[in-house]
Amino acid sequence: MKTRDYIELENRLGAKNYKPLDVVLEKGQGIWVWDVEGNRYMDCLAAYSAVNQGHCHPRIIHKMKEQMDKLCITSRAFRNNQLALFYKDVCELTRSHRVLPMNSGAEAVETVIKAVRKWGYKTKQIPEGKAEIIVCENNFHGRTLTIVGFSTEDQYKDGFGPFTPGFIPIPFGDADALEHAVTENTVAFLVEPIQGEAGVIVPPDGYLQAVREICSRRRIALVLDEIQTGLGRTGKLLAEEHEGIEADVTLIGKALSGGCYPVSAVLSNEEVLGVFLPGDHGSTFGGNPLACAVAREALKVLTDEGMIENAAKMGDYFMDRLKDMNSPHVKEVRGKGLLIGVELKPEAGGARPFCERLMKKGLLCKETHTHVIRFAPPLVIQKEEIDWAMERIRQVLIP
Ligand code: IF1
Repeated sequence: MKTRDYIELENRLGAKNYKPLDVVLEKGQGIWVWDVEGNRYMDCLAAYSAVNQGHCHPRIIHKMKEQMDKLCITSRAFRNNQLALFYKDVCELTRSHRVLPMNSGAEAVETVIKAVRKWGYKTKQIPEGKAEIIVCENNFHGRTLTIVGFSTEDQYKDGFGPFTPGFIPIPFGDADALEHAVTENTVAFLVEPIQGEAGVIVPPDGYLQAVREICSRRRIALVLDEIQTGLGRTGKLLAEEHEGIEADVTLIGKALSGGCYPVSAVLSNEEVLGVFLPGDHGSTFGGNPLACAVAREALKVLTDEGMIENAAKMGDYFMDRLKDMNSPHVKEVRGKGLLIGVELKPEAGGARPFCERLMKKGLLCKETHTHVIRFAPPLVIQKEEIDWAMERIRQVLIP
């Protein structure tokens, strides 16, 4: 079968909720992927940061195969050895006190919504049914009904109501707006350290410190969604470290398994996850030994192989080279580490055609909204490979 046959099949049989680039991939290694016709591409999206460690990392794959031969799932009705060890590794690495493992990012977000609500009712005597969670405009936290219900993007909600109440949106990057939005019923502030889907929006310096201070003073839980920004992507293990703060609860997912398996986790201080009692929450697959073994190895690989430092260094280099290009199409280059957005001027005609041209030159990336090209390669990318990418990017960005 050729590329067009796969595309025809997929278009005929699949739900139409995606508009992927017309490349059909079958193999990957590190930053490179190959299509069904054997063409090679540099992956500058890294599955939206799920594959920070690079495709099919040998150590992660090896550990996964080893664990599969031993034990895959027990359910949480019984204990498993990998779960306890996963807790230990992840708590040591992130200085967390309690962990709740789930599968997808959206599930981690749903989990934290339940946890902070219960925590608020228990500790703040909020009247039943009145808990409020403050969120940001242009947020992206996933696709479940509760989550899309507090999206401010019309398309994400259109036709899907009614929604879960109790969410108050405020502008992103504006700490004063948080101060003003807090009421006696507020339980938490949920925010991405950098808004990914919104177009790689970096908040002003000092924003996280300011919201940390407000949350502490007003006794509300600061919840950082680091599902995309975490695990090295921005040049630190967690993006919160850029401002030297600690969230009360941090959500991680995506690269927690190196892209080999769906694994997410809620990392919490003692208090917030401390409110759950047996029966309050769960998941058949959450915390299974295969997921835990894979996640432990994916975290070790990230630190052992210096990927976080590499992301910081290569991110600066990537961004500098993009800025030096001085393309007349480009309005702004922004980001942190290897999470980079290139916003095109409106008259450039949208980011999608640029991504299609880059694909033809062997570089895969994706537009976000209309005018932003996102570059987020695996964190193992090297200088020469960025130079290779820059040649192609230059060919499409310089008329
Ligand atoms: C898709 C975007 C990225 C996330 C943050 C939670 C989740 C995500 C900050 C949910 C997921 C996704 C989902 C994926 C595309 C991707 C994406 F463009 F849609 F916004 F990365 F930027 N919090 N992000 O970014 O995690 O349940 O998907 O595991 O195709 O929808 P999930």
